[in-house]
Amino acid sequence: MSEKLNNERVAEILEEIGDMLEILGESVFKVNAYRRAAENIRGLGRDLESMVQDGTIFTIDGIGKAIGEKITELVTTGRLEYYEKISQEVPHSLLEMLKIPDMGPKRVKAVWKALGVQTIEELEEAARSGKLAGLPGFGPKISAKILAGIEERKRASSVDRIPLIEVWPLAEMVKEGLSDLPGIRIEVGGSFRRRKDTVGDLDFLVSADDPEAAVEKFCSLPIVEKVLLKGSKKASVLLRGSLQGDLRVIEPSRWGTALQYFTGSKEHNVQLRELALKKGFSLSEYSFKAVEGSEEILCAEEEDVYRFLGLPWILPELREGRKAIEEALKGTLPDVVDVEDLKGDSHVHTFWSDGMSSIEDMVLSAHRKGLSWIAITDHSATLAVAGGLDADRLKAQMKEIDDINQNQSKVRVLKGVEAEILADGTIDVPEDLMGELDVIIGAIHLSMRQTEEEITKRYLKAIRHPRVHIIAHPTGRLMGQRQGMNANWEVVFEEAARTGTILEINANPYRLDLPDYLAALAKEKGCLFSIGSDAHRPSHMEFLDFGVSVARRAWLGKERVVNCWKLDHLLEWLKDKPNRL
Ligand code: DGT
Ligand code: CA
Ligand code: CA
Repeated sequence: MSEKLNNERVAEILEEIGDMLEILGESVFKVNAYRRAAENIRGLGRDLESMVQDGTIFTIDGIGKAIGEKITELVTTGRLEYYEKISQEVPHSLLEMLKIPDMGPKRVKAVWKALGVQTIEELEEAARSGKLAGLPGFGPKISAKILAGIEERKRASSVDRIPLIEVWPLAEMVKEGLSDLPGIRIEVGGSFRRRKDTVGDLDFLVSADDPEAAVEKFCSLPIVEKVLLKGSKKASVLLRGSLQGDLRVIEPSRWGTALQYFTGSKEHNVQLRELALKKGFSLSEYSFKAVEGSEEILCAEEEDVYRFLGLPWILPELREGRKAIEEALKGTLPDVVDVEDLKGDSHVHTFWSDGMSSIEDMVLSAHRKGLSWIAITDHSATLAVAGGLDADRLKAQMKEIDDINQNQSKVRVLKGVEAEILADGTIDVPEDLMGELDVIIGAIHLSMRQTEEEITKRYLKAIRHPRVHIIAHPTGRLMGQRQGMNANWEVVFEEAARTGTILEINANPYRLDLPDYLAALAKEKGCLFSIGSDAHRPSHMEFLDFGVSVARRAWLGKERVVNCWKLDHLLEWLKDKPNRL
């Protein structure tokens, strides 16, 4: 059985073609055509297969004849000759190499052609032997930076947890694959349901009329690479990408206890069991059982489990052991922020710097997402690699934003910038221009290897700046690539709280920064938060949901998250910063 190519897979293939063409040195125009097509397919909301059948595929924005025909071939045959051909030319491992900092397509091509380097291991070898430094366009400094990037990546990926976003499509595919079983009910439990930023494995809970048929079907799904264990009511498999998937088939009358148990966390379960014992019952995945006597209580729904213990149902994101049960008993669990509470996106890029789309496209995307404002925050001049804006271009962009706001009133566009916090803590945007901007995000992208003390000082200086409103992705971590900077976070957060400087929860699923535990600490200190998608294309605005999960896991209510405020109130708050210093 050949695997059905869903929209996401087609988009991935087109994107890979774009990357390969870029490495081959093809024109920006051609490369971007593939990326744009991938982007538009992601935002489609319709199954490609039906669009191929009725020919409407060619009406999708940005999909011309050549790419439309390739998509048709992919969807109808499950293969694409062109893709296979250039995959022969460009080794797939080179695409991985693009993820190393300082390795853009030109450099990847250079090491491949000049040194025959095809993998990250070979790149490391070339850097260590000094060969890399000798290559034109590299030199000792860049070679050392690349080596440091490789080492950082190894360290960060040695913990073999997978970012939530990467397992999301797999979970969806399993759910879809089992959806036609008679009497099916399916839920993904574990860290996935608790929306942790990374997961170790996926835990599927299923009830169905025929349990053995469910196990059979699960084990023979096309995305299953290997069956590790198969019983009559459970199974463990390796899914594509070596991610483990565990399946449990549950009797409907015991669904509640099982879902509760397999959602975890372990700490939360231990605490619940202790509470049950105090009431004279032992709690297991199957039921409550009286410690004395033979009474057994089944729970068909998770609410029943909590109710039996005298608790309200607890959101999965709050089940990390931290005082959740204590607060639930007191009735003081927080009313945490919800995706629907967001009114705007505070961090958005466009092709004015390194984004892929126009301001208008981002406006449309925000409208689709139900937002009423966005802040356009392209990079500032120092970040030249990302096409950062100098004063003149920033002014030109502001003019364009004025025009867009005049021409439509659905989504108010704020003028912003993601400004560099330079190594000494100064901001790289001219003072006189700052006054014309609605919002300034301060960010560290350069000199990230300073000591903890230096980073702390640098942040404190930025936080004390009268016009720096938000601190972007404070740790700078990139999952699987680098661990991020250390600072004395208590001190930094205290100063942010004192000055009303907002801390970002960057919602890019490889960042999620602040991470949940630091956001929780910042909450203790009294800080405010913004959730920014850091979108570089329209579909990235969906990332906001991941940011909300982090906020929920940090127990943030909507009063703490400025995206939920009335816009007028927020703008006043930003303008008023000098008075809080
Ligand atoms: P992960 O997979 O490492 O991201 O984290 P979880 O939380 O998904 O953990 P996992 O897959 O080992 O187990 C799923 C849930 O099953 C877990 O959250 C709680 C429950 N569980 C598993 N093992 C134990 C255990 O030894 N004791 C208790 N109380 N619960 C357990
Ligand atoms: Ca798990
Ligand atoms: Ca598991």
